[in-house]
Amino acid sequence: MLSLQKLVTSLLLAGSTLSAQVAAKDSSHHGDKIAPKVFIVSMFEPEAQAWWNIPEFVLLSHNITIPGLSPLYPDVHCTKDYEVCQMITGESEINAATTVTTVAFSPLFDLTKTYFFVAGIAGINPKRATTGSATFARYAVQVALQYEIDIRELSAAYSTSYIPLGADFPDQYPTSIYGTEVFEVNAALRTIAADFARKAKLSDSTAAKSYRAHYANASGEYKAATLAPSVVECDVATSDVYYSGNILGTAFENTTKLFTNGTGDYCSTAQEDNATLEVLLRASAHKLTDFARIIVMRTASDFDRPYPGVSAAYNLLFADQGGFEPALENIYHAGIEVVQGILKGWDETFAKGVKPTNYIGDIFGTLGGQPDFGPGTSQALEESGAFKKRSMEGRRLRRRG
Ligand SMILES: *[C@@H]1O[C@H](CO)[C@@H](O)[C@H](O)[C@H]1NC(C)=O
Ligand SMILES: *[C@@H]1O[C@H](CO)[C@@H](O)[C@H](O)[C@H]1NC(C)=O
Ligand SMILES: *[C@@H]1O[C@H](CO)[C@@H](O)[C@H](O)[C@H]1NC(C)=O
Ligand SMILES: *[C@@H]1O[C@H](CO)[C@@H](O)[C@H](O)[C@H]1NC(C)=O
Ligand SMILES: *[C@H]1O[C@H](CO)[C@@H](O)[C@H](O)[C@H]1NC(C)=O
Repeated sequence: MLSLQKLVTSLLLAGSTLSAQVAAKDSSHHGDKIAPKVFIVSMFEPEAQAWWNIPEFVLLSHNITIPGLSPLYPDVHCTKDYEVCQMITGESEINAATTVTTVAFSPLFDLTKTYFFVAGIAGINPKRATTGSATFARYAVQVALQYEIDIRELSAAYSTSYIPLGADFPDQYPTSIYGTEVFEVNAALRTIAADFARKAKLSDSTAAKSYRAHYANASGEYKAATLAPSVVECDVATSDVYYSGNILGTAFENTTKLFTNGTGDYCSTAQEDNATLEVLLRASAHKLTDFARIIVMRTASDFDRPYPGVSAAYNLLFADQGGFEPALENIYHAGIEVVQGILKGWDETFAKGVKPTNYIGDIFGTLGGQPDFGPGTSQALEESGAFKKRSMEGRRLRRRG
């Protein structure tokens, strides 16, 4: 087999781009670049392994070392024909941003038609779904991008320790804008992907079944938690802090609603997606990737808050929720339907793309259009501090970094 890894290493040393040696004539090469149809984004080894040793394709056919990838996961993996590739970012926002940047701006790839498929596990809001479910997001919200004061130092006027940047109280829209608070992806593509995933038979476990049964106890509010795993369209929160419990769960539900002007529907919580999306936004702004070709799927491994009668600490630290294994298995069961759906429908639908009917992008309108959340493009830019000359009157500047 052609050793692409060796070739790439020598090309990098020579400061050259990928040569005609790997430039086969198939559709997964454009010119001399690798042009995968689907790029799977995994965050850590168990999520990555869900795609290995499967009958549909062999992702470990090519291991391509690229400087800038995680020291734990130094290779991008691709199938023999380069139609499907996988990167493993490492966990949390910094790792996700750095790895995706390395790939998105690498001269080895042509990613202009590539579908980025974020496929990881996540915490789940028992109001919206249960463990083992596969969720597909439209909004990704960086919920902890806020001030935080320990609740013990706050008065009774505060329901949570998080306060939006530039605001005085938790329920006020932030007035200091960083630009990564909210990302919105292609809702039409999300629906297609979720419909593909609905063909899957999802895994479950005995432990997950008995744990979720406890949620039946609560006034019907957690009915979704008690049902069998399913495919749900609802949004993902990103936070480096692995938060848990009723108060933070509710606080970040509120933050999601606030940041998305009421449209966002918080159901899953993970540590990377906004970072990944920020990179793809920057790459898309330079036409290196297409922001309309992103799917964010999170399968639910654990509840983000306890059932009534037990503590938050018990739910997070001590209970056997039983969702980890089925969540990993369902990355494959739900995810393979999405990947196969895109490959099979390539010529008819996916090569030309699925036109978004919703706004896609960030709070600044970087990719064009008017965001359906946030204060509007010019106000957001002003509140970002991007303009040197601006009136600071009536506006306190509290900012670090
Ligand atoms: C790629 O790396 C994996 C281990 O991460 C290994 O199992 C596989 O054999 C490698 N593939 C090639 C073509 O060397
Ligand atoms: C979330 O918002 C509701 C409605 O405004 C409010 O009653 C509740 O205290 C908030 N929860 C937290 C934890 O901030
Ligand atoms: C139901 O809730 C009550 C009060 O919140 C609690 O004492 C009880 O243990 C719960 N039962 C189950 C089966 O979780
Ligand atoms: C979102 O809500 C904020 C705060 O209420 C408001 O200033 C802004 O105009 C709203 N944006 C949109 C697009 O509705
Ligand atoms: C992540 O992006 C989503 C939209 O894609 C947005 O709703 C969410 O606020 C962002 N969260 C973080 C922590 O960046």
